[in-house]
Amino acid sequence: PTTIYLKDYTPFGYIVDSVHLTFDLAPHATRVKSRISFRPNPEATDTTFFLHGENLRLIRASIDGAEVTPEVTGGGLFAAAPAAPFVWEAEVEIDPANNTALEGLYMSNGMYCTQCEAEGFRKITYYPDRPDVMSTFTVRINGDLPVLLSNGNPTGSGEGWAEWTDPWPKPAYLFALVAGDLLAHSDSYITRSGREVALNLWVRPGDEGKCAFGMEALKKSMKWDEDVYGREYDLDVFNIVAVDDFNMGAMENKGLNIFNSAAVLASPETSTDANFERIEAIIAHEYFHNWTGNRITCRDWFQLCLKEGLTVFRDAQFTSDVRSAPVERIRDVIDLRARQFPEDNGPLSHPVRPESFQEINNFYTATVYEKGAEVIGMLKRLVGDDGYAKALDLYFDRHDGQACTIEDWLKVFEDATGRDLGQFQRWYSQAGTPRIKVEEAWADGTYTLTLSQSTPPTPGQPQKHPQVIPVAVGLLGPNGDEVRPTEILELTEARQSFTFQGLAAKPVPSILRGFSAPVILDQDSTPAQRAFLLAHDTDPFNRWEAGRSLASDTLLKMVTQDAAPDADYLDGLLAVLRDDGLDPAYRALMLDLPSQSELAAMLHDRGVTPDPMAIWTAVETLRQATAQHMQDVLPRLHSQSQVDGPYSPDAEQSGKRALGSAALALISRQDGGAQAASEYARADNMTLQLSALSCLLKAGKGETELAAYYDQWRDDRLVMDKWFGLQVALASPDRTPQIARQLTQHADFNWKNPNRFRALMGSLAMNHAGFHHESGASYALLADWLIRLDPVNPQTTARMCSAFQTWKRYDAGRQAMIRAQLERIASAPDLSRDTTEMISRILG
Ligand code: B3K
Ligand code: ZN
Repeated sequence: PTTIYLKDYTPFGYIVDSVHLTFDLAPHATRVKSRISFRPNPEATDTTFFLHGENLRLIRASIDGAEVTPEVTGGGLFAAAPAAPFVWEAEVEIDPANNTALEGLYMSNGMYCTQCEAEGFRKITYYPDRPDVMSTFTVRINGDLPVLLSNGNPTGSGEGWAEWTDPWPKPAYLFALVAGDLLAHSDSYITRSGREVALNLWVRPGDEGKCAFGMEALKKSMKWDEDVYGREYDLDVFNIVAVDDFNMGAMENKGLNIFNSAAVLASPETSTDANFERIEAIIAHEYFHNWTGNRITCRDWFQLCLKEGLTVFRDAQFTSDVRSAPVERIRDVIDLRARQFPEDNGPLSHPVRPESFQEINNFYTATVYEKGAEVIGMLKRLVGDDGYAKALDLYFDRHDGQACTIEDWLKVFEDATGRDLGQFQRWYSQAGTPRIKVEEAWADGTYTLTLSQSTPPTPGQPQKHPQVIPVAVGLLGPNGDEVRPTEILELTEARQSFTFQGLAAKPVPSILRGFSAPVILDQDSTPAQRAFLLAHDTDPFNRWEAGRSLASDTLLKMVTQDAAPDADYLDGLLAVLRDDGLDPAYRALMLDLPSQSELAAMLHDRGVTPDPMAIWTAVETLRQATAQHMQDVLPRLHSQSQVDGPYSPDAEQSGKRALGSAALALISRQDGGAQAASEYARADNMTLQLSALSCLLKAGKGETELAAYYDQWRDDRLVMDKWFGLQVALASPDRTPQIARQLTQHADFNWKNPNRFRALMGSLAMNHAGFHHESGASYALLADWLIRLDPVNPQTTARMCSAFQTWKRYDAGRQAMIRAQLERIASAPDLSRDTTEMISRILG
């Protein structure tokens, strides 16, 4: 496979002025006619006329009306182009019904739909399929289906046809087409300048009852982007379509967002509070792309974080505004540590802006998205809220309609604020998670914090340079009062000291408040100091973090020294749980423990080879001790989940249910699941139903309930995904491979559906001790299925390979078994470019 490099970028030799497409839809033989106006690009030196194209049957092609015979290669075609403006016309035939890779034009339950990002448009017709080629599109769809949709505004329709015109120039990756027997949940929105926008959420008949929440989330997002970023919507209509077969969450196609049905359909009976919250965030995310991604797009795919990091940052701001800011921040950090840290500290590590790739779809990663968003958060912290607002205004002003780079992005911050961002740029080019070591000194009323930074080597980057790291610090006095409010220390050197004068007593520092930078803090504090912060820290994030680090400390000691659960942790936690002044959602997060995989990483960092079973046992023991220690408060905490009035997925109710569920989980450890069984019987929403079922499965019970659940929900695909996922995720380690294997034989294991495949295989990879079963059976099972899925759907296969990315942490026996599976996958005949690249990077 060929490697593409950032340094090799050159502009395309031609500018596209307009694109006209006509689709004659047929499941196995859709005809696509294109008429495209090109003219030479004065800024380009290479005038090769190469159009991308894959899996296309070329029927005819012409330039300015004269038939041409292009030289067709695997990846596209070459033709002789005039040195003056010309019109290219072509007709191709494609086979959407056999497109199981779900990229390009494909079919899902009789409905036609598209996915073009990153390089899928080339599977629809011959085109310069690169993001820096932007054009207006007019699309005519001929097809015998009631609903025919494309980007932009509707400009004509009749029996069996519709025409759409998108006035905003866009790259081909934002093209979309949908055709099917769909129903609309409709509404409208008046923009702040008074224009009315028609809003539709299109679903398959039967799903109409699951649209209301998504529509409300859309309207909230539209309003928020006007209020906070001054960005107004720019078409007469905004369509969202739900599709069952989709490789990711959703796609921001201009004016026609396409969603995985799991990321948009919701009802209280079928969706959990967590589902509602995720849906709200994804709707916001895709909508926000209209400005950050669509109006201003990326010059090339190396710049992906330009739109993704920024849009994730914006959707997180939105969630903090409409829900609880501390809770959102804590959840984002949990997620970053669970998904981005393993990537950044293993064989798949790459910079936020990668410098090379073989298959770009492999770089839609937690690093590009989530670390990309963290980088913007740091930028905002460094330039301040006003500086950030000015820079963003300048960005929209200066770059509207353009395809940009990270250099353009940083330049608007430099120009708007006068700050030199030369060193900051390293956040985009240097991979790996920086470690910060903390040393303290105290003498004569002066407190000195010395911070040292270092980043371990990552593939292709043996040597790291110091980065600029905003470290938010506050100081607490011995009685728990805050003696210095939060200030940002700018760590720019490898080692740097910061002094605080005029203090009456040695303070306790609260470092990295709000998780002000995506780093690993290495601080030798005692359990007593952490317990002090857990009791007194005024920064809600760091207060939570204090509890979290007490929990990891005790778990690590339990694993390595056979220690008993730490009393400071249990007492501190109890005090927090008793504090009714604290948000229930926040208290629920306090009860959460670091994941077993995270603990394995911590052990590995400390030079200890992690034993998955020992970690599992320590977690179980600590949970049991927690249940015991909290026993008096649990019934009261649990009673909170019974809220007054009708179900609402809002922050307040869902926080109460989260705390109630966490309490029920501990209660189940005491009563063997008796109360959970009765909760299951009377649950009237999916959140409570699933939390009760989880408790039962954890207690080794729930057989009757699983069967009842199946009978109740067998016809609802999204609810059945949970049924598959939960059984594997909560299986005890010894039974995990067997349970997972049995479920793959279930008649409803429709493995070609990405949601169902991920529900089962993703849960297997997440069940740490079960996945790392000493027999190696889970590794083999996953490998079997990856080999089977690869020819059908390379993207979903390649993504799932990351389950193996942490393999070098484990003992020699497990490493040998995983290596054997990776090599077995690598040697499968005709392995896709996607999976080939992933496996070879993981093998290192
Ligand atoms: N931009 C899309 C992701 C496309 C992934 C292509 N493999 C969704 C999003 O980030 O909003
Ligand atoms: Zn995005």
